[in-house]
Amino acid sequence: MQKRADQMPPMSNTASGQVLALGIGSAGARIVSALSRETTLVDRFAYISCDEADLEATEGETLMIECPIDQKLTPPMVRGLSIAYREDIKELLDGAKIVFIVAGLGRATGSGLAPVVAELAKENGTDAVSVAVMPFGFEEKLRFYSGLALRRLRSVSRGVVVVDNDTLLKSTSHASQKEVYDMANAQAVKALGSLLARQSEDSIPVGLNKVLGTVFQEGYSFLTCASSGSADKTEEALSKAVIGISKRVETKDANHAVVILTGDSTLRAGETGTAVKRLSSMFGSEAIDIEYGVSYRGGSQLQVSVLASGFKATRYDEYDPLSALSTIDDSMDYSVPSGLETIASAE
Ligand SMILES: Nc1nc2c(ncn2[C@@H]2O[C@H](COP(=O)(O)OP(=O)(O)OP(=O)(O)O)[C@@H](O)[C@H]2O)c(=O)[nH]1
Ligand SMILES: [Mg+2]
Repeated sequence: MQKRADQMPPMSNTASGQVLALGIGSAGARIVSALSRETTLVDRFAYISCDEADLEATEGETLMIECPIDQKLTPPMVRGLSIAYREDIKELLDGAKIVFIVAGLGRATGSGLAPVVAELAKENGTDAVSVAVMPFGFEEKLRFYSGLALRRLRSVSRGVVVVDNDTLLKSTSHASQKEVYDMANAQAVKALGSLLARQSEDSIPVGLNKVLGTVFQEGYSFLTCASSGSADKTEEALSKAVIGISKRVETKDANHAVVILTGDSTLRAGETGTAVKRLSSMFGSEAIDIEYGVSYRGGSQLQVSVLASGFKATRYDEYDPLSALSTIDDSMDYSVPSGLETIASAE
C-alpha cells in the first residue's frame, strides 16, 4: 500500500542526476533558468512550455507542448494538450528521485500543466516539490485559476512551496513589467538558491534533507525573503520575512521552519543564533522546529530566506470558491481546443 506523503521519511541521500528542477510556462522557465546559475544542489534542469519563446533562452532539456491551431489557451486546454505528451514528460522525470516543479500560477501553462507533471512524477515514483509562484495583487483576474491550481498541486505533490509575487517586491510603481519580473526573480532565486546549496568553504547550508523535512509536512510551506542594512540587524530582517508570511497565512500554525542568513564574514554565529531563537515568538508558535544555515558569500547587507511549513489554510483558499465543495471531481477538467474534438475522437 502506498504511504501517505507526510508519513514517509525524507530520502537519505542523493546521487548525481537525482535532483531535478523543472520550469513550467513563462515564469517557471525564467526562474529555473536563473536558478541554474545559482544553486549547487540541483543536478539537472529541464523546461516544459506551450510557448517556444520560453524555451529559447534556457539551457537544458526542453519539451514543447504544441497546439495544432493558433488559439489563446486556458488551463483545461493545456491539460488536454498534455495528454499526448505523457510519455515525454515521464521521460524527462526518469532517474529523478526528487523534482522541484516551478511554475507561476493563474495563466494557462503553469496552472494547467504543473499539476499534471506532479501527478506523473507521483506515478513515476519521483517525489514532487511544487514551487508555486502566486500572482501579484494587481492580477485579480488570475486569482481563480491560481487558487484552483494551487489546491490541485497540493493534492498530487509531496510538498508545496508557495512564493507570493507580492512579498518579493517592495515597490513596482515606476517599473516596467519586465523589470518587475526581473526584480521578483532575483529575490525568488536568492531564496531558492540559498536553500538548495551544498556545503562549501564559505557556507553552512541546512542540506536537502532538512529542507525536505520541512516541505514534506501536511499543508503548505511558504518561502519569503527580506534584507536589512547590516549584519547585526538579523532580527529586523527576520521579522520582515515573517510579516510577509503573515499576510497569507496564520503564522502560529507553522510547525517547521528553515532559515538561511546570507551576509559577509561579519555575520557572527552567536548573534545570529540568538536572533533565530526569537523566531518562534515572531511566529507566535512555541512548538516550531527551526533549522538554520549561514552563507558568508553575500555583501554587507544581510539577506534572510525563511521557509516555514504546516499551514493547512491560506488566504488563497478564497481565490477558488469551489474549494468549499468536496464533491467536485476536477480530474474531469480536461478540454481540447475548439474544432479539434472530432480529431481527438477519431484517434
Ligand atoms: N516572479 C515572476 N512571476 C512571473 C514571471 N512571469 C510571469 N509571472 C507570474 O506568473 C503567473 C503566471 O504567468 P506566466 O508564467 O506568464 O503564465 P504561463 O504559465 O506562461 O501561461 P500562458 O503564457 O498563459 O500559457 C502570473 O501571476 C505572472 O505575473 C516571472 O518571470 N517572474
Ligand atoms: Mg506564458
